[in-house]
Amino acid sequence: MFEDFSWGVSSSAYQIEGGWDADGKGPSIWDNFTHIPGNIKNNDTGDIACDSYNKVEEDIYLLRALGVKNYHFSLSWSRIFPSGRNNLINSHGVDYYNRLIDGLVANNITPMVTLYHWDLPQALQDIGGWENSALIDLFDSFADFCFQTFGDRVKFWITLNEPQVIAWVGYGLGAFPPNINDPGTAPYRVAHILLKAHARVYHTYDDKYRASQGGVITLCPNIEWVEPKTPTDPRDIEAADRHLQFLVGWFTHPIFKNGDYPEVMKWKVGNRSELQNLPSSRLPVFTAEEREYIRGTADVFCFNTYTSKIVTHAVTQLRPFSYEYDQEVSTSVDSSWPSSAISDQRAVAWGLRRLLNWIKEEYENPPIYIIENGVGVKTTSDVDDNTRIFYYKTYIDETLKAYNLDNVNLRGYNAWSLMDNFEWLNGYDPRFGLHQVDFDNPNRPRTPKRSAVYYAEIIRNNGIPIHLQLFKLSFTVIEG
Ligand code: GBH
Repeated sequence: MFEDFSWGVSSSAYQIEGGWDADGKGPSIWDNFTHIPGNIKNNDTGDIACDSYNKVEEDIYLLRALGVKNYHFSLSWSRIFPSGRNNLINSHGVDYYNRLIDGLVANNITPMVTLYHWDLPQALQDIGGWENSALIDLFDSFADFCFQTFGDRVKFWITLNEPQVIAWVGYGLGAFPPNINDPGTAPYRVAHILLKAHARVYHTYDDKYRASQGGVITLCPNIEWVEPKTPTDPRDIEAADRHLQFLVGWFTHPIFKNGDYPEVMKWKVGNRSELQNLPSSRLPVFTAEEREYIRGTADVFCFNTYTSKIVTHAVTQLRPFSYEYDQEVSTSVDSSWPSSAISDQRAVAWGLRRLLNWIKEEYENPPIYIIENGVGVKTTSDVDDNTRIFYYKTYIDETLKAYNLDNVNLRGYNAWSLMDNFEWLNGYDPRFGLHQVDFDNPNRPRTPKRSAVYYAEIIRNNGIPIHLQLFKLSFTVIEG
């Protein structure tokens, strides 16, 4: 039991690499966005970040000390194709990833690689980014190059990190670049293209590489568990299900089910479009051929999760955000959480067990990998990070309950993150790392936190050993 379980840690290119214009790398939308004063807390940027571009050996040393079975990271598209296209290949960028991958393999650490974690080459934003269906081919040619170049050693591929964030935060809320604030339509158009791009890349892997390389490929949605506010009210239960369908099913229903969007999305968006006197639904329609092309384009189920929320049914007016959902969402289930720096990411560990069971039921027992899970703590010197230890203890405990008691087909768990890094709009303020990084020191030294020692112990024991279960907590917890 549990022998092949893959314990690991995760990171992403823009958040750790730095070297933003080193050795011929092209600019990405996050390079340009962070360079404009006022966009990021404290005007922080990822220009240097953890300097991982220059610290392959140091990073591998940390991974070895943790004893991880896998390391999940992402590739910077514009480090490999500076202008986003395959007519110019930056060999220095390719060298960097080869050194990293070779180092991992040499140390028996399985590389798990995401092709796109939000850092689109600026040159491709200049032609409309993910609103332009030319991106389907362009993403495919980048992926094709990566399979060809790294696929002899990389056997686990993720196309898109959190497609809902790309579509919604980038094109609906407009909080992330390209900062388009068009909640009613742009996210649906973008998601439509993202799904086709994902499917195209899957088929390329299938047609050209799977036979010789033998890996798996999927995508990685962000999921928060939602609990109905009044569990005895069927309208709240429906609202909670709607939330998961709009958040997750948007991408996974087409891929894991029937090639098409969830019924409730088609119904809600279609209805509202009609009320707006629009000639057709704002939710685009797939042709029968496209549905067939998209259906089944994932070998395993991956997801990221940080928190759980409460949902109640509501008859909504046209509110700016999530207005199709017909519901109110409140940020937290459990107000006992002491100090998560990100106010809408409170820890609710039991939500993860329910979420795992929901995935099992909804998608018929797929093999599941948790790719990101962790907590941001607002402090600069938190080597003694009891809060994070508590988070991992409770979340991993619930993960193991789902595995052992509920027979969820779980294959791996990855902590976010290997080390403190650039936390998007929040700059270097909230820290998610198992290792502390000193961002004031040009050498960016890494120091293991207590949570790193704790997690290493869990990995070594393939679960939470008895002596760690007795870990003394310094604050009281109200169990849900
Ligand atoms: C993950 O997303 C990311 O994949 C990872 O890069 C990041 O470091 C990690 O979270 C920790 O935060 O306030 O309107 O701008 C988790 C899902 C989606 C939650 C975006 C925060 C911000 C919405 N995240 N969301 S907004």
